[in-house]
Amino acid sequence: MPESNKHPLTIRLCQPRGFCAGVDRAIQIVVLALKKYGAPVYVRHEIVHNRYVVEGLQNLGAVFIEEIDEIPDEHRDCPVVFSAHGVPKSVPRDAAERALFYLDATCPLVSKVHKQAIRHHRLGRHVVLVGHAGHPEVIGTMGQLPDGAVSLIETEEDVARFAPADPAALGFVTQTTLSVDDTAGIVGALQRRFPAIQAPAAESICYATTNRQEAVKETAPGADLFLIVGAPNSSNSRRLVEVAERSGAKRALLVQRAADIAWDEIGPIRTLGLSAGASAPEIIVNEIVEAFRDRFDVTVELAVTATETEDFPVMRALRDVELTRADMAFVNG
Ligand code: 10E
Ligand code: SF4
Repeated sequence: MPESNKHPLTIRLCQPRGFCAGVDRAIQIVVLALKKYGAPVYVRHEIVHNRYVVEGLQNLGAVFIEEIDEIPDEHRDCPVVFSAHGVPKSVPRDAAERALFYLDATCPLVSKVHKQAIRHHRLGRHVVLVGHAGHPEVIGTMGQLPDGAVSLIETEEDVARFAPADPAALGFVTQTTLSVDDTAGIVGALQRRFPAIQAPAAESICYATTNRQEAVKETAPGADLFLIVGAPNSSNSRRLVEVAERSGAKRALLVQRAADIAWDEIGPIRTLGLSAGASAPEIIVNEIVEAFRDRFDVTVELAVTATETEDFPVMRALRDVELTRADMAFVNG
């Protein structure tokens, strides 16, 4: 189709979007470990919830496992990296018992939530964790404390059913990637039912989650379609789809790659919202914009709602290895 025959399409591109400082650090840790120690580098769980990132690291020599007992004895000297989502205390303990060499890529903001949960426990409080059952971050946070010390709350209905032994001795923390609005509702319900419940010293939902949800909220009203780049197992990406739907986008979808877009089902659109979850690489955002340019006469409007300057350094053991732009090109383009 000649350029002039294409229908006009405005893409509202959210900023901030995509990689947060914790994801960037975790990927760097795997890349640097491969450079320093050579392949294989084992990674416990997807380093971040994105297949493209995982496959890119596999191509460099990373081997993904779910549990550290999958590491064969003859590879005990190879490094094993723990994913950005955090691990229960039993994981580094087991690794130390087997004399494995581990590098913990848990995001510092997840570690901060762990510390807050431990603090509540030390002060004699039963810990209420607001989060999604089965998510690795939730498993990691619950695993900071002995069995029975933490109760998981997923919904306001759970709050109504919750019957703690001592309602006067409670403290809460949350998963870092929750819906800001839903969590405010759940925490409000907890505070109404248990007025003595103690909040964490610092907000558990992280800056990246908050900023990405805010950007989508601002951009969604009137959008004919909103696409969030991200994986189905990415909690923060799925929350962005919900935010887009609730904030006035006519439709919102999660997409992993441009090839996943069902073009014949898109219908007539004039305004597209576009953002990416914290684990989704910019190279895929670019791929999707280009796929729309092939079919529409595209104007990109950048919707800037916040400026992020967070940058989390890697651990000391890897700081002597140089990280070049080329090393991260597989995700940043
Ligand atoms: O499923 P999540 O959103 O928790 O993880 P992700 O890998 O998609 O994004 C990074 C977020 C982390 C590591 C949790 N704080
Ligand atoms: Fe850290 Fe937040 Fe990114 Fe999770 S989403 S890795 S808590 S910065």
